Amino acid sequence: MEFNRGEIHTRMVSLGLHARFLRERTSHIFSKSRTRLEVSTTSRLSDSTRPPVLLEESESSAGLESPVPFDDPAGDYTILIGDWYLSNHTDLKAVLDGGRKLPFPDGILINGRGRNGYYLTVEQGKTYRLRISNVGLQNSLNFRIQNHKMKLVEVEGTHTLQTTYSSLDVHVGQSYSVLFTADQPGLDYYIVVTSRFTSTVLNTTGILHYSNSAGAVSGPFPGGPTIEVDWSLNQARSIRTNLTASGPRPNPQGSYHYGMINTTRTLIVASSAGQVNGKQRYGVNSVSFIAPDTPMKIADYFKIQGVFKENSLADRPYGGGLYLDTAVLTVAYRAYVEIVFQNDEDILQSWHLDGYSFFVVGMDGGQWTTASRNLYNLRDAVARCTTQVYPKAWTAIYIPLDNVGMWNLRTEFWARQYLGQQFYLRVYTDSTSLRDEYPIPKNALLCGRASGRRTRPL
Ligand SMILES: [Cu+2]
Repeated sequence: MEFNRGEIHTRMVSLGLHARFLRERTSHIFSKSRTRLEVSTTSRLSDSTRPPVLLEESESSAGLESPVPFDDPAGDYTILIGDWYLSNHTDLKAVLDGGRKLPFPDGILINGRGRNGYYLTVEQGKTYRLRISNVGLQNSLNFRIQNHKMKLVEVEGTHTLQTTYSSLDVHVGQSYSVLFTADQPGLDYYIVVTSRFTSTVLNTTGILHYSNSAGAVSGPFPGGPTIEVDWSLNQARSIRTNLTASGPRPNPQGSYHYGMINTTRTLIVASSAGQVNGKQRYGVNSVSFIAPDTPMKIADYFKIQGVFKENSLADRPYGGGLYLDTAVLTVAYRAYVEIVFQNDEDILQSWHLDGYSFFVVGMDGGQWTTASRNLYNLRDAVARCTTQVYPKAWTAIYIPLDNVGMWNLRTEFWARQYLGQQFYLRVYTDSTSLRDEYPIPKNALLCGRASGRRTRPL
């Protein structure tokens, strides 16, 4: 339960749902059920006493969406791209358990297929939506379609300014929707995915096939950016919220004014790599996370002591050596928090926060200082759930902590999160009102030191 990733988010995005949307509508404890969601028929802000109603996922968005700011596409396709190893995942895990780093991946897949294995047929003149997610283990990927432009329309649940790109950088764990029109001569074209910021550039291709195609692809695929950081940073800064469109969910209160609210707390989060007891580990502000024997949300619910230590993580890096701990940072419910991801390492990082979407207010090279706030976009930054941090650079986010719970903040790099680059934000209130958090599900799995406890009678 503590180490879920990828799949459910992809599914939520492909359903037009989103963590933020779920937050407004669903049970806050254990809200990641894959088949059914507890959905209140009204906002929890306006109705705290009505019991949750069970709906199928597909129904849960019906009637609640804001208008979509583009015409219905002729087709809507999910494109899952990611780096790939020929080794079995159990072998990769054994490498990490043995205290070593992962090797370089063997290739890239598109929807599980190798070179030219993914095939998308389109009709000339029609417009299609692609929902692209990077589901790989570490590498940032550049996505492009030969001779076709892509219009960005959505990022992790936020409708964006509809900017046109010839290629798009997708970092691990991130999702984008683009529209493209089959406006080229009737032929086949390469769909191209290449690795970013790697000295050896991995690549793969799929096929965009026009139904009236007069010929197969041939020759080299079009090139794209490889190690250029500025290109990627400039593209990231160009991704803005479409302020006249709202999102695919009703506008959360105040989110248009995110830049005018004073933050109440600043956390500076710095990753590091090192050895602990002769084994490779990764950490945040000197703590390398180790999972407890009992799920932390369950421990918190039953007030079981000794599972985690409250406030066992420093607010900012202090230069100490890496050590192992079950790191939890308690933050007051409804606090408005600024988190700065400071990356002093020479690789790109990708960070994800469960339970929230956050405003990516700024990113730039070097060390963050309070003067860096002058660079923030306080007007139309995009709200999303996964952000990149460039090498030797920082990224700053704002989050209204209006979702009670125990939420994982982690690197999206599989090896790094497995070896400790993560912690939990405990968004806490002593209120027991259903207005603030729905009750524990009856069928919650009680394990570890919670074995034998009861959830609730009904
Ligand atoms: Cu999440």
